[in-house]
Amino acid sequence: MENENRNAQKGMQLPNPHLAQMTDDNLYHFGISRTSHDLPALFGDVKFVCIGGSARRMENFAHYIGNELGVVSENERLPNLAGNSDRFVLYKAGPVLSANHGIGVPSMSVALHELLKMLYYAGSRDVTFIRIGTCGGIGKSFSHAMYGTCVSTGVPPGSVIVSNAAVNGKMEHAFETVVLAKGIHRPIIVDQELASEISSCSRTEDPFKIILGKTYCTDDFYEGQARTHGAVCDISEEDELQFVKHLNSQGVKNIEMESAGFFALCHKAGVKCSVVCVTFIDRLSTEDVTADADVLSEWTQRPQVLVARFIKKRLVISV
Ligand code: R2B
Repeated sequence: MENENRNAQKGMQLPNPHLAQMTDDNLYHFGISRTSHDLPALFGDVKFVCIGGSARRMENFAHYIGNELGVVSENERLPNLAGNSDRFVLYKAGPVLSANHGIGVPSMSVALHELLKMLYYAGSRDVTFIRIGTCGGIGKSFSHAMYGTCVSTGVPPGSVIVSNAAVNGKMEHAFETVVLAKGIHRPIIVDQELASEISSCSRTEDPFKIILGKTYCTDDFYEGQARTHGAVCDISEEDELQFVKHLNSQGVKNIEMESAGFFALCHKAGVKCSVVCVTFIDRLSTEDVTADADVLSEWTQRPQVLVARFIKKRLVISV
């Protein structure tokens, strides 16, 4: 059964027949097991799982969304529910879980497998997963003979991109992984309705752009994203520029390292999901993140603000 709506009406069902035979399950990287914790009591009411790379950012998000929903008071500190492990953090604010996933698909997919099972054992229903992340953007005006005189796609740093498509490092709409030493491909399916609903939570007074666009997902921050300042490099600056321009010509608005695996695994598991990221740089201008810490911190809150509006809208809380 590969239908995204499979989990909408009944408790979450996962496409793994082995789980039904297991009397315990150690969600090792969160330090939580099926028998050590009362998962239905702890997580049965969860409706949204928000994940992002950094532990501190996701701790901050938990407090922010908790304040917005009125379930966490201003000075309250939420406990890290994954305190038995130092791999990931996990916070709960009302019906929202907030966890970090580290950098890249391998780390993210470990977190996602365990979060999916946590909610499956908890009997949670109709859960939406959202990755709230950071990324590089592509989209300044530029002129180049190969691509016409002037192309303008306007993605200034600090823009929020809601992915309406994602491609892997080879620019394919498939996530490639290895099982039993063989490469398998899983489709990258993006829920267009959900992406539109989230992006429509923009407001005219927002001091930043919210853009629906295609995301390029890579396995590396340096060579994988055509940067020339990694520890090793076999490409020229001209190769880098041409490649970034090529991505731009293919409609790519941002570059990050998790979306392909996230969309593919959520689709396979039958849960709805979306990816909402803020751009830290314009790759047509630079490859280095140079904005100062205060600016980056303000930009980091932008996808959180958008996602919080979406969650409040879904929960029918006045926004
Ligand atoms: C964006 O930022 C991280 C790399 O710095 C990575 O997790 C990503 O996708």
